[in-house]
Amino acid sequence: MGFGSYAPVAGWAKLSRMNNAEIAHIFDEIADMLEFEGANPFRVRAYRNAARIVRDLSDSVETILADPNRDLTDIEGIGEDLAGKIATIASTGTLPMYEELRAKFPPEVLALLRVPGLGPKKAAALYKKLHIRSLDDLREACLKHKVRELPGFGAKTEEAILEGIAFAGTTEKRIYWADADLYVQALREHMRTCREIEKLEFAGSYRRGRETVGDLDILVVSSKPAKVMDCFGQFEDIYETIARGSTKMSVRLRSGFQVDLRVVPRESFGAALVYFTGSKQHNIILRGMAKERGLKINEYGVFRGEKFIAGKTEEDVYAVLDLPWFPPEIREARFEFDWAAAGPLPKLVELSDLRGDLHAHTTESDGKATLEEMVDAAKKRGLKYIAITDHSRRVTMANGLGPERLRKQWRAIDRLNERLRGITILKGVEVDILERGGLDLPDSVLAEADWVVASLHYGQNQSRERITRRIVEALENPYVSVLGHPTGRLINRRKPYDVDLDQVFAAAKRYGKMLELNANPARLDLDDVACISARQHGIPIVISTDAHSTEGLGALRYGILQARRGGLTKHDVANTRTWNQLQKLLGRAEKMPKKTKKKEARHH
Ligand code: DGT
Ligand code: CA
Ligand code: CA
Ligand code: ZN
Repeated sequence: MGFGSYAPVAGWAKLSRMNNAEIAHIFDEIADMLEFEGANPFRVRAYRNAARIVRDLSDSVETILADPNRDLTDIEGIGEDLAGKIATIASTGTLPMYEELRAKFPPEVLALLRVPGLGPKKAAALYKKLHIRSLDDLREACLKHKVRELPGFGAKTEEAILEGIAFAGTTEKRIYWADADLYVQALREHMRTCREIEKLEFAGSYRRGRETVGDLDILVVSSKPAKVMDCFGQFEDIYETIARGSTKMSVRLRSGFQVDLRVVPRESFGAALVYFTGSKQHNIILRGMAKERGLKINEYGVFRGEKFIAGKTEEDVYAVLDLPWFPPEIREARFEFDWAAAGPLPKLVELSDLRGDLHAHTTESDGKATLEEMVDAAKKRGLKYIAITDHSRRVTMANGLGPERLRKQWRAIDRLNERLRGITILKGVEVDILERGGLDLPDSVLAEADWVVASLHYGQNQSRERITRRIVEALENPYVSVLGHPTGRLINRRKPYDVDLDQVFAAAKRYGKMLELNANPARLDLDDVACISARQHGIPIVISTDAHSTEGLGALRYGILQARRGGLTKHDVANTRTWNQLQKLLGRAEKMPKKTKKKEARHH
């Protein structure tokens, strides 16, 4: 799910090594193509999982392979077969089966899969029956009403597809923040070798923590711009230099991703940082405010006539306009100027504020690490509690749990809790919100849980009314704690399902429930805008990883960025509290983890 449509440049693999995101991207594309081909869903899933595992790794595959004391198969979820494939990709840049699939399905064809509402089956039908080979073909076929004549399509689907083509077009060139961050880390490392650099900062959407990043914008202070650009040009991932001037240079990386570098004078660094961090809308408002004061603001500084009056630091620039320094995440011209007008800015939530994780999977369902491994890793990360929330039985694909297996797991958690110090394990479940409405487990089972995540996985194409009703009813259930990934979107891949969030907020408020900000970099659901609304409604947000491996627990930082973009403070985020305090926020207040009944009650 990594790089949108960035196809690796032909022959690029031989130029240099592959980073984790690029390896993951190959697995994702294999999964896409297998899906398109109509392959066995379990096989498709295996490649999706492989992508996720590689993307979640905290070390680069290269580092692991280079270390004689380490082996890829030591990592949970990586067996011999996958380790072999990863090693092949790392050394050759590709896999034979990947090349075969790519010969069959060129990128233009696969673009069809990015159209929301076009699952792989429908996309394949269009490809086979109407010989549609690209988004342009598809648009034309829709306009000529050829699509609605295919069995299983109809006029409504055709309209939805036509709408979706625009969406597919806009998501093409943006990558996940988490993937951009891999480039940022590598570039920081590389630029450290350059002695002429006084200061360096990544600006743009990356600095604002936007969920996807279009390109990277590096700002450097140096009195030797040419030397800095020479050094930048030696970054090993570069495929080509697009442009180079006296203080500005743009390059394209092997993946197609663009990086801009600008060298600025020391006294302009703050002004340049404000300018190139943006957002554009934020800058426009600053410019207006400057004008009202008879000033001019640009990337070099703030000026009265010809006179330079500020520019060295961001604080200086904002102070001239009687504004506080804004954390980059909120520079979107949404609420930051209202905040500033109302007084000191509220302090945004930080990673170190989080005390626990409330959504995690184990090998009992589709996770890659055992209960013990997950808990151990959570403890090492400094978390004070972790809710184990494996899937319920309806999610057969993930080997979901029925009452019996669930109670068995909860008894194991009881035993582990007795033994462990320093962390509390919460007995949880991610209960499926069924297509026909209602939950996948009886209340008598849910009542024994400490923490219940309710999530909607099936029937995502239902009408707004039905989906909203299913969710509102789930929130009404007295044992549900939180709504998981509330809109179901997958960034760049799947649009949110059609749900009336206002009604969801109202229901959460009414029943004392929380809403999740799922921190998986492909989900980030709720998104920033929805977080703003949730905050206005006074609904506690839970930032959870939805981790499927120990490495996946590292996703909290992506959730934090999105939460900050939504203006959330420590107070607004429920899992900044201790488990005891957190329970008091819930509709039902409870004591510490309950004991699971030894005797199996009978259900279904
Ligand atoms: P991206 O790269 O599409 O994810 O988003 P940004 O925000 O990084 O946009 P980018 O790379 O085009 O430009 C970086 C910043 O430079 C942007 O956030 C604000 C500033 N900027 C760019 N173009 C303009 C402009 O026309 N007017 C103003 N005021 N600022 C601009
Ligand atoms: Ca940018
Ligand atoms: Ca740029
Ligand atoms: Zn989950």
